[in-house]
Amino acid sequence: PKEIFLKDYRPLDFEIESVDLTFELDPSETLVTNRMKFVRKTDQSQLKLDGEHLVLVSIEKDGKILDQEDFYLTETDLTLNCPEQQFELVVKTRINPEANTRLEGLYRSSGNYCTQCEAEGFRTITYYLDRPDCLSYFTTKIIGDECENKVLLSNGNLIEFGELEGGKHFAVWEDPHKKPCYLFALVAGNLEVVEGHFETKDSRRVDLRLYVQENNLDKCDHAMASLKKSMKWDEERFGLIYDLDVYMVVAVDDFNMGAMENKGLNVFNSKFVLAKPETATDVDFEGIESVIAHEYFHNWTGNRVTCRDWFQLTLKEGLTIFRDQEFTSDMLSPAVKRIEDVKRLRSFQFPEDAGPMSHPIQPQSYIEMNNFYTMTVYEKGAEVVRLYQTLLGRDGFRKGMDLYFDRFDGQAVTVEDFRNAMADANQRDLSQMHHWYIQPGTPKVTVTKQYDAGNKTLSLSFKQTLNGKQEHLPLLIPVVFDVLSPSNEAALSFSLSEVDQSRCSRADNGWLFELTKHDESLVLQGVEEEGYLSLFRGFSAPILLDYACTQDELVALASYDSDSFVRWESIQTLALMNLIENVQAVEDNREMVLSEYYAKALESNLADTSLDLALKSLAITLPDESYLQEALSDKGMLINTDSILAVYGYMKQTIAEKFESSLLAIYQQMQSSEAYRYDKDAIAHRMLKNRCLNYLSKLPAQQDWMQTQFDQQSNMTDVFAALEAMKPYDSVWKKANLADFYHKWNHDDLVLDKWFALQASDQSDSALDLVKSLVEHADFHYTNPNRARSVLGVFGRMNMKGFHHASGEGYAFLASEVLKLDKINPQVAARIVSPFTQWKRYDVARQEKMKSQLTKLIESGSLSKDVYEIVSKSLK
Ligand code: BAL
Ligand code: ZN
Repeated sequence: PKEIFLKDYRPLDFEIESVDLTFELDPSETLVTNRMKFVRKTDQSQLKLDGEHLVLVSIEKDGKILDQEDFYLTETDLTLNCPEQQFELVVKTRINPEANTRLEGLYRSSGNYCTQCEAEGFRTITYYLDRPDCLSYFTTKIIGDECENKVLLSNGNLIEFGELEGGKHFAVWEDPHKKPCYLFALVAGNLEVVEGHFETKDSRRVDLRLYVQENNLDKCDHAMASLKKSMKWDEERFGLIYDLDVYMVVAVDDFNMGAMENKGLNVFNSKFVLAKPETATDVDFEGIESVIAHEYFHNWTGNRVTCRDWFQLTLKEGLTIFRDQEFTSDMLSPAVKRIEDVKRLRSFQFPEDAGPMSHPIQPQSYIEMNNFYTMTVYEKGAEVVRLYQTLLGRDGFRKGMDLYFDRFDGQAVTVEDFRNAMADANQRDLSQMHHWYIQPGTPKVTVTKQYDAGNKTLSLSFKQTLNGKQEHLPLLIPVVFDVLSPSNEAALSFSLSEVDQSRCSRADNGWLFELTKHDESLVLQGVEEEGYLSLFRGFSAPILLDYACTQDELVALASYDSDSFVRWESIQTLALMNLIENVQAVEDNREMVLSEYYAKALESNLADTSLDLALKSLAITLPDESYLQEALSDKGMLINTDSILAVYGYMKQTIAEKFESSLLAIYQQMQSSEAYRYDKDAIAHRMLKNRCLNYLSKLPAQQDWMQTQFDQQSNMTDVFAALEAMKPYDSVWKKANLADFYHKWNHDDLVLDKWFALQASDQSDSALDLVKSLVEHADFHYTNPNRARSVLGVFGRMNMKGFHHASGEGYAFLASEVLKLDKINPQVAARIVSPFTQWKRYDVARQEKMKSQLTKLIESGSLSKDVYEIVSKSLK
């Protein structure tokens, strides 16, 4: 397959002024008529249109039907000579939505038609210049059978509709905003609508419509409320107002991504729309609120200002993730949101950046663009956007955003354009920020301190490395820090020389030092005692911190640092040190221990009655397994998953035993008989309660709580937490509960996905057999991405016991499933294969077994380019 490079970008030779589409819908033979008005912009007269999986019916230029010899057709494009300055092409294609299991372009889901065009799905609908810098005005006529397609939707405003002969009807939609074709959408079918409205800051009424299947009408309240909150928030925080009279969201069951921001007509994976307390957990509710917000925010960051090419994807995705993070932070708890985002980044993005698919947030090349909708482009991209806000302050960031929209509204631009807007609006030189965009890998910052009691100076030295070396272009790293007194918990005062004042200034949550070189130091003067360093407050940069902190210092920070992130981070560091010690103990055949320092930090957090409940829950949670794996790899240790499982088993058990009475007391205090509410306090109560339940479930004397909580059936958060706690047990009662759950919910696909996922992540001794039985289950369908992900995705990512089974059977199973899935839906298969990319991290025996499955995949000779790219890069 061909690799595409950023350096090869060339502006368009032709522009398309307007696109007039007509769809004559038919499940297996939809006819698409595409009338395009072209203007030639350069001397180049050869026009090459993208098109795949199409049957070309006819092409007409300026009213004349073209013959075979007038154009050149391949499997991926159609080329014709167009010396005219302006001309009109009418291209007719036939497509088969029903047979489209790739779920790109136009396809059917639960009997309805829907589209997914990002990144390159439009070319499977019609021949077109399928690239994001080709902006055009779209008008779309949809003709369909009236009984089967009550609703006919596309982007923009409905300008005409009516009856036709033969039981058909039609609708015409006109989008007044120029857009790239990746934002095109069409939906048709028998859907019901939930309506609401929003009054904009400039007093316009916007109709809000959620389209769902009839049986889901009772699950839309939360999504509607989330949409209204998002619209209001964007007006208040960024002054951004919605620009059409109608905003539509359609929930579909079969969807490759979470959702899609098509102009005025978002298409959503139903997982991110439908919820009621009986069916959805707090995590689901939060996911809906943030994805609804994310897609809405794209209307400005993505749609009004879009990307010049797909290498700029982080321009819209990093920025929009940052915006949705800020929104959730304002809706719920800023401290909790920040910690959860950092956990996600470390557990998923850091390993990606340390593996064979590592790429900068602005990738320099790709084989299949769909493989670059990654944690790096999205989440690290958002961290890089956050750096601007940390450096410029909220007001400075807002000024930059305002200038960005003033300059680029209606255009397709680059990450440099965004940076220049930030720089110019704040009269700052931010050119060094470019280095974050073009270099892969997670930077490491090593900090050392030296206190001179005689001179009362505290010298801090900073060293940045990337991928273990100092050969990189140095990054601009904002270090937010403070120095705390060991004696009274307060921040110590100090002064700075005049030179240092230009590099270090007061910030909202401490001091902001701008590290710009490979090695740099800072001298704090007039420091009365050797303080404790509170570093990278709020996780002020996406780096790995290397700071030889004493365990006493960590216990102190874990108990009272006023920065919630550093407080949590300190206890995590103590836990991580303890976990690593125990991994070494298992491998050396020594006894494992619960470190006294970690125990002390746990104790003070458990006892702290003033601590936010959600933060308390996060404080007493062990670091994720993937974070431990990351830390072991960073130390150059190979991973033996059996040791990791033994260590987590021991740690959870020991913590539960040592803190049984506090855990039980908290668990009981957190009980509530109130009806489910989705708000910060109620979520925090459930979160802490269920964390305690998880520990208590390890103790024979406390195991009944799981069953009691399951039997109460209060809400899905609590029911699912009880089932999660039962996961390690190979018991009759666990099976009976799972069977009950299945019988109660097998009519609800989203709940059934949970049932599948729970078993795919089973940690009992029968984990491997269980997952094999799941793909044989009558409710398992390879064609449904949510179902495939909830079994195969969960198994590869979250089932250490089954996937990494020493026999290698878990690897063989997943690889053979990837091959099956790849024939059906390459995009989803490429996600499912990704756990194999980490093969070099494991012990030699596992490495060989994982590698041999990757080799078998390549040797199959029939991989899609999606899976091929990931497997071939992994084997390099
Ligand atoms: N643009 C693809 C889906 C999303 O990031 O919103
Ligand atoms: Zn997005």
